[in-house]
Amino acid sequence: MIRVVQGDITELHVGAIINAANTTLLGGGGVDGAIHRAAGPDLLMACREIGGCPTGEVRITPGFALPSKWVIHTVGPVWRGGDKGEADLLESCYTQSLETAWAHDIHSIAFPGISTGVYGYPKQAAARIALNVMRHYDDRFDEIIVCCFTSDDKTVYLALYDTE
Ligand code: AR6
Repeated sequence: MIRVVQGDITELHVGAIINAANTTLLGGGGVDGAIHRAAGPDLLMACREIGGCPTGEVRITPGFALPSKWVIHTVGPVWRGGDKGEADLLESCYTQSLETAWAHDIHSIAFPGISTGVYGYPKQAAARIALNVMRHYDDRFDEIIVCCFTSDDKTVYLALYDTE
């Protein structure tokens, strides 16, 4: 089941939350900063050991102090106009996150809008990619949550969800 909710992803009791990270995996602003704050310093140590992650790929760590058991860190593309492979890279973030969750026997998972903050990916185009991938994996999970931070983001997702 795909569910669109509005809220703070760090508060969700799910098997895994997805972190929209950067290639260093050493934290940052936005959802990445919020996840590191809520998980505590053990998360930074675990990420340091991993040593980085290329764009479009994922790495998994425990959730430490978070209510979610796991964090799947993925690095979305920076939006550079749309002709630099951004769509394929963003799709890969969603696909690899879900494949990794499946491989770890995780049954519920929550996503933020990867790349749609600081990285500037247009929200509607990003949401369309996200929902297409999620639909493909829907029957493998109890719940796939789209966690929108703002009500505007939720409106974008719900409009697509109802019409496509
Ligand atoms: N819960 C859910 N969604 C959130 C939360 C939260 N607590 N906080 C922000 N969002 P961004 P990006 C939403 O900028 O564009 C970091 O510095 C936010 O409204 O966090 O992939 C990293 O270290 C937006 O819709 O990620 C990278 O350097 C979405 O999360 C860079 O930003 C993603 O916004 C990654 O940029």
